[in-house]
Amino acid sequence: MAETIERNLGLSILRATEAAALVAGRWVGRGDPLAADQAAAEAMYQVLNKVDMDGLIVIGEEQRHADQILLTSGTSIGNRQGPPMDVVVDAVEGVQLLAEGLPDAVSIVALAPRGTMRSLVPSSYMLKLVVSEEAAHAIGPEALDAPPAWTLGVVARAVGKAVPDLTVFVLKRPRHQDLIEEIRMAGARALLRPEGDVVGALLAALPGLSVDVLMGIGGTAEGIVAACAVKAVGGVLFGRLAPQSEEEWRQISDAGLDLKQILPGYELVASDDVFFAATGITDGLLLKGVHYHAASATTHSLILGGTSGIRRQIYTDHPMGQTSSIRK
Ligand code: VTB
Repeated sequence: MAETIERNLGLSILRATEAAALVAGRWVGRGDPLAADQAAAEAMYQVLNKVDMDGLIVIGEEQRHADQILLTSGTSIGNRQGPPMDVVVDAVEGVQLLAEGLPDAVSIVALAPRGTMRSLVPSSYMLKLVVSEEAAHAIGPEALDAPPAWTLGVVARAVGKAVPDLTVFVLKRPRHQDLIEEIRMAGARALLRPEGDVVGALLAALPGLSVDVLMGIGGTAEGIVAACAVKAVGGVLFGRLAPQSEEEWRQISDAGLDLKQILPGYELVASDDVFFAATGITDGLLLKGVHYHAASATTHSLILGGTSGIRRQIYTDHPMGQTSSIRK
């Protein structure tokens, strides 16, 4: 039974990320992130609502994106004819990347059994540190507050590389100016990206890719999604709420959330029975984007199952009949 549920849910959420990516792909490079996001969210919503589950979106992005009206925190999703699940989605992770045709815009859904994902509403921002399974044994929660040079030294020893050979994914934000400086002073290489720290977390957690560590502050919803993905591939994520305004700080305190607590992956998602699917929208380090051909469109996706540990990469050819209906 568990096997049946796993197989069906993994493929069902893949259909949702593919549907969102196929729609979003039409908006690549067109400079309209909002329209792209809304169109992709609508497509994802339609497909997710047919999935055999009794889903609940535990945290959306409406705190930071007031225009988000679908797929917000507390939304019920699925046809209610399946297991109760917690759900986090990002119809377009990296809307600006998409709008400018930059690498690694992706569409994402993650699931875990109901009650196992921390909602963390109304938090918007979280400090994150991610490393792969190879370095997991060497890195504890204290690394979140340690000088980057120390953490990078530990990671380098654990993975058998020199610090200058390490690449650290960091969002290019003014709030990371000191962090970037410290990474460079330590001798490591900073991969600065304008968006997309869920992909950054996966690149860091998966062995053998071009990123070794993710550091810095990104979205809280993205932190929960990343925790599912990182857990499924055996990596380690540590997080802590990191409010970026007085107002966010006050809302979090009023909600009784702990601002000091370090949240390891199992505090963010208290189950190994997670499912994660991502489909590329633009070509990137993690996935190929959507490509349109004369009679079809192709997508490239990743599906992860936390219990099985299976990582599937799926290339799908969608006949044009399916994609033409989503042309503008
Ligand atoms: C990051 C980034 C996301 O939000 O989580 C970022 O990875 C954090 O918010 O792609 P700011 O942009 O306000 O720094 C996203 O950009 C998604 O909105």
